[in-house]
Amino acid sequence: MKKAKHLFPGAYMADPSAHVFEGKIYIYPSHDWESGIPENDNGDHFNMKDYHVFSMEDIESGEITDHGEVLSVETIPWSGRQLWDNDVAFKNGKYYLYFSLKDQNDIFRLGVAVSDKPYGPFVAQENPIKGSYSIDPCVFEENGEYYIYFGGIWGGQLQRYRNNKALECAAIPADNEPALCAKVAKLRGDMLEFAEEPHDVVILDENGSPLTQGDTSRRFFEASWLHKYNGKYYFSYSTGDTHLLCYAIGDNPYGPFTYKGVILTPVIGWTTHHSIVEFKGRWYLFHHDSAPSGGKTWLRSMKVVELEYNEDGTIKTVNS
Ligand code: FUB
Repeated sequence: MKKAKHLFPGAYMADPSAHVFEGKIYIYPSHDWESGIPENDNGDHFNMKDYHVFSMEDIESGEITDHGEVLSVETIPWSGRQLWDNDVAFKNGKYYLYFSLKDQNDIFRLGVAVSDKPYGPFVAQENPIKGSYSIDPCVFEENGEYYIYFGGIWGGQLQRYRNNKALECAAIPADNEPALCAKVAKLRGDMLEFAEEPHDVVILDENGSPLTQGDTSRRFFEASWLHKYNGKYYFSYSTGDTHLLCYAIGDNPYGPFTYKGVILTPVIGWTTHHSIVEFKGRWYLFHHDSAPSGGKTWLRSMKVVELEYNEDGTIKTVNS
């Protein structure tokens, strides 16, 4: 399979986080729907209210099982609105679903919900993760340590914070200043809180300087993902308003990471968001576009395509 194909285009699902659990692919997407809220730069039109889980026994056939609704804003004790991207990690017989949601003050926080099964249902904790902010959590595990990556600018509210503290006024750095970074923190042993203050995920250019905020075709916007290939750590992300999925390579989960290139060219729609997973000896890029909805940016559909590497470990760009 070298051409991306849609998965379940009959329902609108975006931001697919794929993992291998119990020998199958499980996919944890956002659930888009037609809420009638007008489109704006703040992302108010992404007014999602629940999650479904999907599984696949094999990817080539495209057959996919919908396990139904597994978590809803109505059952999250601290919920306000807008259930955005999520990801799931497994530890000691339990599955932990990390999600982005606005609280009752319209501030994005990260939450955790727990299940005994990869296909839920998931039960949310009483409160968001302490010290969490912004959006788009993804979790990477190595040697029993779990690292959570997160952050997103504009509607994702990352520009409201510096050094993990809320600012009085949101501030995007000047074009020639270092770009705002995604964040990474180890999770506590019980998986329910950060074990440390989040660190910046610094992305360097080819000369070893941090990417600048004005470098919009390379700097971080949202949609963090971390995977490991041949001993190296690949941090991938969306450039948002320039609509690219890019990646940078580092020597450990904290980085710094050096920018390497584009994974996916712009898709139909505004957002681009993905996950990368190895399954049965092949690598896959799960992502989304708005083709089945005729380009409506808030109604996106999942896709998958095989991902290929060059001999030197760089990724071959997928043309959408
Ligand atoms: O699905 C809502 C938001 O759109 C996600 O959190 C972002 O990454 C973008 O895909």
